[in-house]
Amino acid sequence: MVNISINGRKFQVKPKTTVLEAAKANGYYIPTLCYHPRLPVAGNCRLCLVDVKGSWKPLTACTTEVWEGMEIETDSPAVIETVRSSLSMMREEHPNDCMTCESNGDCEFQDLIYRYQIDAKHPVRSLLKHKFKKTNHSITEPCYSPFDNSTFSVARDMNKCVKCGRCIRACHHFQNINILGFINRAGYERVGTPMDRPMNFTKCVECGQCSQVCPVGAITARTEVVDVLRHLDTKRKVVVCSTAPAIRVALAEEFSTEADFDFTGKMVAGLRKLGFDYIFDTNFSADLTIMEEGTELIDRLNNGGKFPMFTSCCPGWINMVEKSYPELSDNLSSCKSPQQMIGAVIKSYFAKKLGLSTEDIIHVSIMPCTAKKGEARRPEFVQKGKDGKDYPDIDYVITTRELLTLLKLKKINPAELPDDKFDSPLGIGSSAGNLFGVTGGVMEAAIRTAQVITGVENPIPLGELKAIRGLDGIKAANVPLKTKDGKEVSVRAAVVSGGANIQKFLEKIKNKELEFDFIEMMMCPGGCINGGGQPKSADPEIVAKKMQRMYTMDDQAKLRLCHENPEIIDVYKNFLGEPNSHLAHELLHTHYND
Ligand code: HC1
Ligand code: SF4
Repeated sequence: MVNISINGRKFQVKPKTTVLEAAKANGYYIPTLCYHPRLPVAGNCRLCLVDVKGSWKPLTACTTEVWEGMEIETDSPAVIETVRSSLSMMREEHPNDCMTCESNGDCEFQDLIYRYQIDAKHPVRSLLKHKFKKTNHSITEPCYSPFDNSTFSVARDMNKCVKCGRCIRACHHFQNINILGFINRAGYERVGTPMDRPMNFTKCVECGQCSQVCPVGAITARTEVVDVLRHLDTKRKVVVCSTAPAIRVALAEEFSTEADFDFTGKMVAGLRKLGFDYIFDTNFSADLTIMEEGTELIDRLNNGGKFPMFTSCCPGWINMVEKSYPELSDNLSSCKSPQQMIGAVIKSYFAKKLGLSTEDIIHVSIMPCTAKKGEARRPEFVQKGKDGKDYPDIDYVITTRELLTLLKLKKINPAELPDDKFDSPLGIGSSAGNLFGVTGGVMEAAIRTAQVITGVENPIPLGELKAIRGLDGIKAANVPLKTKDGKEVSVRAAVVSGGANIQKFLEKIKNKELEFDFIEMMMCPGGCINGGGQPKSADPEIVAKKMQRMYTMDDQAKLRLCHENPEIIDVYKNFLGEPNSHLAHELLHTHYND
């Protein structure tokens, strides 16, 4: 152990600990902006300065490791003055539009400005005031637009950028897509895209990981909160919503105590209070996906088809195939994602039940993912209204962060409400469907159902698929299934999450170093629990905690198999016929571009 002191108090910490880690672990506050616990350290914001006895200048706490006898001061006048000067300069370059900013109230820069009381009228800037002048990009670069609304999923307002570089590191470290980088030099440095193109014209997959780590409102989900509020407030149409598996665990982490490990009832209660007329569960359509995708896999095994077969529920992955691996288009399952399946079923089956037409219903999909916004806007995901015009299956997609904004605006704390239930039909989902929210969950759900349906003699016991559980980026298992002539075949299953892992894995598939039959792909590391639309968190363990919550929900559930869902049995009996029927194909399947 290493002996150090912080502000006069003595501590022992492990060797190699950074000053920031040591301070945080012992309850000291050090300001940070570029630091993020899940990203590699950059040390470029210069806010985490500390004075160290014997050092002629303040040191950055995030990059400096402790040494024996180190005497640290976090609040010396020089440190405070330097931090205030840096913040003051940043504030002068920052637009004062907090009141309409997507990140208002959830902004690390706003918190710092408040904490250090940086007054716009009385800037501090005493140390460095002659060195910097305000930049005006439009003079040097007439084509540059700081606003980028070119995708339906992610919006950029680079006026608000504080140049911390977290987005750049997220896009590189998690996804290896490298859309964002520092461009220009000498005071004109800013975050831009290759050739400064709008995001839609790059290989961006719209995963939103950059928006999840942005400390301000420079990169956000492209918000639809105001539109949803208008429909909830005016009630001119029937306003329904459906909620993805990963929403309930995210809200649980935001609101609940350990005791409320399953927050589903409270989430539904909160949505009811927001004013939704009907609340449905995307877990229902995750179960439906398994029926359709499982049948498709077994059909490819029995009758020949393109292998490996890839899952198609993650829109970030679909974007990646379309933009970077078009040759794999035919390997994708033809199933729409659960979001789009429930959208199609609500605007047909459910609308019919209520005697309504497509255009009479506003469907809001609540997702942990920004790319789902783009998926919902695909021109093929529409149905004809009474007037012969096309209407989208999903009208709006809001992220978990946007849902939190809605709850805050309406002053609703779901944790304080009594549990409520989803509406029925389309409100029952199995815990296997719920597992879709974690990496490996789609595969686990599919294996459970496919083994039962094909009549494997010794199916893998529930919860025993350890090889495809956990947060590893690439996982694999051999799964016994039966073909129609009773032969037991071993299906080679793989599960990959995170863009960087996907690229590594596909390289090995291409070189024939690896061979698989069925592959689950999720663009965000860990799956949807870590989607780009999830609440921002400084907890390095947040993804593992959400994953564990999902597994516990599965352990304690009564309905653990997709094909045993009574509403699934009903929808086939009374509406779709059977999996992969003509109507099922029309409503639940699609084809992606190559
Ligand atoms: Fe997902 Fe899915 S699991 S893609 O991660 O297949 O976003 O939660 O809703 O559609 O069900 C996301 C989550 C989600 C779909 C399902
Ligand atoms: Fe990179 Fe994803 Fe952000 Fe696009 S949305 S820039 S791929 S992190």
